[in-house]
Amino acid sequence: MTDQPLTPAAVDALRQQFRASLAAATAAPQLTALKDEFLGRKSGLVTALLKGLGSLTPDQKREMGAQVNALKQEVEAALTEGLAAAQDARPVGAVDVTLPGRDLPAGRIHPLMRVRQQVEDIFLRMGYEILEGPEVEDDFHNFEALNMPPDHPARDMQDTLYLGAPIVGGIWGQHRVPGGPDAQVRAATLLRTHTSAMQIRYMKTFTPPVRIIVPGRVYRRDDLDLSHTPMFQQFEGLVVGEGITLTDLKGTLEAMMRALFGGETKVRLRPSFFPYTEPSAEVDVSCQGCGGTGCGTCKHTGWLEILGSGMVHPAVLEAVGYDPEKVTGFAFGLGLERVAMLKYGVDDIRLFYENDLRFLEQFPPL
Ligand code: 2NL
Repeated sequence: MTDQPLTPAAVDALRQQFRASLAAATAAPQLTALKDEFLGRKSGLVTALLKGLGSLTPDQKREMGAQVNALKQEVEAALTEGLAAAQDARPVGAVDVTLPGRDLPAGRIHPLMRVRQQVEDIFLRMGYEILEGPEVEDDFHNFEALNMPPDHPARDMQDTLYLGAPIVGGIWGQHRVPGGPDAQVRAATLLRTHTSAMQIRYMKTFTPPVRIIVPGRVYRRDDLDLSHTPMFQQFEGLVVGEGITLTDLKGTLEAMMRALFGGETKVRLRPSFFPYTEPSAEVDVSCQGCGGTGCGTCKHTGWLEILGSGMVHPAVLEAVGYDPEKVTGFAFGLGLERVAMLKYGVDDIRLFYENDLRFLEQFPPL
């Protein structure tokens, strides 16, 4: 076509050729192919005619340009109409298997569950059992068995979310249960403030040796800020048996932190206090940001506080019917949010609970 002189006859021949091809084309794919054949940007037949206009005299150009454009418009209109008709003729519900597939958005595991699975895997490999427990607890399992008697400050309504029965001395004082003030306290139901409550249930049911991990939601009366939410996820561990020592605690914590943060991670214990452990220790890991040399993240100390721990208090062992002369144990508790914040460099705990896809999509799919 391109080699023929650009004459009215050549335009007419191409028109006839197009009309014949159009008459033979019925389905959308054939029409699309025609569009390519006649109007394609690089080697379309009509396109070639348009390109040929360049070598004509101005008079010829005016004359032939009008003719070629008329043909172009006819081809365009006929193909647009034909494609629309082919679309309408498609049976309802028919699938055009030539269309590309639609991308489905990939789901991903929540960063807190990712950390929880990692910690669970570490302890499963070390032979621990993993169990959960009720989020609504009673006073005995959440407080009393953990060496926090009825007047202990941790039971303050400032800190604990109570659901049911009244608290001695509170504004609910007129609600009384038989058996005096202590009985009244013990009748309370509450949202557990730590998963230790379930560990008490386990020890009441089974004899040593004990090797358990209890992950789950816990509740505190806290206002929201960068590092507090009224519900967060705790992860507690408990080991009880003959001859368990503080060295076992430190080795276990070291293994956990190295599995979580990498083999170079160092661990140190600082003296602390919890009612249910004696001695008690706060545990630091070498800073993730600087590796221990000092930076903004660790306030130039080289260390980050990660969890609380200690040797199980003899009063706790007695409360569940164990003999503190025969067995000893260690326990620890950490917040999953805190671990995830350090691991992934998140500076606001509330992000974990806002379900903002812009945050969640930054974590790898499964
Ligand atoms: C923290 C500190 C801790 C425990 C939890 C525990 C449990 C039993 C007996 C003794 Cl049954 N102790 N748990 C011990 C020390 C610390 O948690 O700051 N958690 C977020």
